[in-house]
Amino acid sequence: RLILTQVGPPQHQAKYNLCHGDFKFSPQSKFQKKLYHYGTFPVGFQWGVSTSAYQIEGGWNADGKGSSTWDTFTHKPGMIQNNDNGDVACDSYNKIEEDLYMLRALKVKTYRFSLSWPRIFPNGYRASLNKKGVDYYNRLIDRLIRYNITPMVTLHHWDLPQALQDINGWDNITMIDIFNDYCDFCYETFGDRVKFWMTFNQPHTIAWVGYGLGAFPPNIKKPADAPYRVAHNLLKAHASAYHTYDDKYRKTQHGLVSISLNADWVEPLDVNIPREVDAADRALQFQLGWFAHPIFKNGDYPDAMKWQVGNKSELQGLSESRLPSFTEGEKAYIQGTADVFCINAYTTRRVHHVTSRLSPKSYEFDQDIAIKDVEDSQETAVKELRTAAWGLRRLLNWIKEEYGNPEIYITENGVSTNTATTDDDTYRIFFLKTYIDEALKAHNLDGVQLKGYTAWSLMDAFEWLNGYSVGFGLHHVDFKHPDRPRTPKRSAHYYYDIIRDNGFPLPEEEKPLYGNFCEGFAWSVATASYQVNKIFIIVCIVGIRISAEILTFLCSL
Ligand code: GBH
Repeated sequence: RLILTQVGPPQHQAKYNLCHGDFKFSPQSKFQKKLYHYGTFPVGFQWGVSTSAYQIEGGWNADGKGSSTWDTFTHKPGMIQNNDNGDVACDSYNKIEEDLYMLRALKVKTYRFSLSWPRIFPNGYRASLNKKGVDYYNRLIDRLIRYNITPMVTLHHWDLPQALQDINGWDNITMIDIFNDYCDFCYETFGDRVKFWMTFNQPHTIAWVGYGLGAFPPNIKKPADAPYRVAHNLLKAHASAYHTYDDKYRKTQHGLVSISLNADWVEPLDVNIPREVDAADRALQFQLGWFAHPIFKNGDYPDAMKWQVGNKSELQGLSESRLPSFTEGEKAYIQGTADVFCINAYTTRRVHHVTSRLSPKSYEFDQDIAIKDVEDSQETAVKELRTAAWGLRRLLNWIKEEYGNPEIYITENGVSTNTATTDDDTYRIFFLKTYIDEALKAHNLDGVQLKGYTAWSLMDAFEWLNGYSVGFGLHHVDFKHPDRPRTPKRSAHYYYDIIRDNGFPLPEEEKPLYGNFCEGFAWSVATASYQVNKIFIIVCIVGIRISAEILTFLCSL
């Protein structure tokens, strides 16, 4: 009973109910979900757009850049739709001015992009420093500053130097120091101008899709334990990069450091059954809590994870839990290592409780949940990313309740359309209008401290396994044309309006109107003889007689 005694069963916490189902949003939540909320964000709200290095830069081997795991992966035939790859992508490596033109036209306040680690350190280590790669980011950052656009920089968005994968990538604990040294270099080199850092984009995706499902590089399918080990290393790597900023740079550079976590909102099968609410909560703990609980709460994994994985491991006859544990020192080191909460949100699903099989061992089955589509959501060009705007408000509320009302930035939120859709993307307009409105409700009605919204994405780009078949862009990119021309879609114009208005102020024609008509305005009543019945005529005659008498009386005075 080694493992089970490590932790008691997670307590059902009533506060969770607040955000799930109809509790918080009652009594007419189904109706409220549909209500449109007019209002604006406070002055200074950080509107932006987002991209990532591998998805837009191209120049995959230009000027001494090293290979990344994504270069290796996409160069193998049969891996990506149409055998697309990021060799040229949007050619942003050669198109800083074109990208800037779009950013300036949108009038965004922030631009979130990522640094390609192998462009800076081709083999992952400082000794391999590639000056031309550094020059590229210096040029980009300088141009942004010049136009008053705040750079929000992700240090690592999945394109790991291949040389580091060759030593086992994130499954090797020496990566903690190697990553820290890379971050140290970036703070030192760009930190005079970059004041907003995110260490990782979606560590959940790295750990689970990379090392569990094996769908993304390094394509390792070890769902039983590799994701847990990798996440453990990623958390330590994040914490050490945070402390390096604290120790060496914060005092002079005055920036902030965080990490972009992804979460799909889940709605329980039935909000009246506690077991189902628990199952939904567990799903959130396994996805978001896996990283957010250690960083934003107590330096340790959520109880639900410790209990589930410990329990299953024991039943599977293992002598210790497949979920590694932190020492007290490590917990203290990880706790509190983010200055703000950065969240990437796309979709909403429905979850229900199941008792999963014990074999094969997997992070997936450890959760005892089944996931399906939620009604009241819409299909998109990417099947697993259905849209349901109302889920965003609930997710933001859950984060507020669970992590003690942190300052939140939405660092990714967007929708795909088929790339055959060039400019007429009404669906994306609907998406922005409804999702941002739910974010506004969370801010204005629920007291969520939302500080910024970053739309994914500035332009169509290499969409990982989907290649160039779908696009999330506010701008269309013609990937068949050697110049990769960029064209604003209608949604770019619409997003510009939202930024200009700082949200959705009540339109003039909807505002209540008080005032007077002009002098001499002709007030009257109308009747038609046919519609005037007898009683009405009698009333009128009596009325006229009375008024006539009053009039006569008044005149006689
Ligand atoms: C974002 O992740 C990424 O951060 C961004 O780079 C990307 O462009 C955007 O999605 C749109 O795709 O098919 O089983 O391998 C959002 C969360 C996690 C959703 C990984 C897709 C792939 C699962 N994503 N997931 S699988």
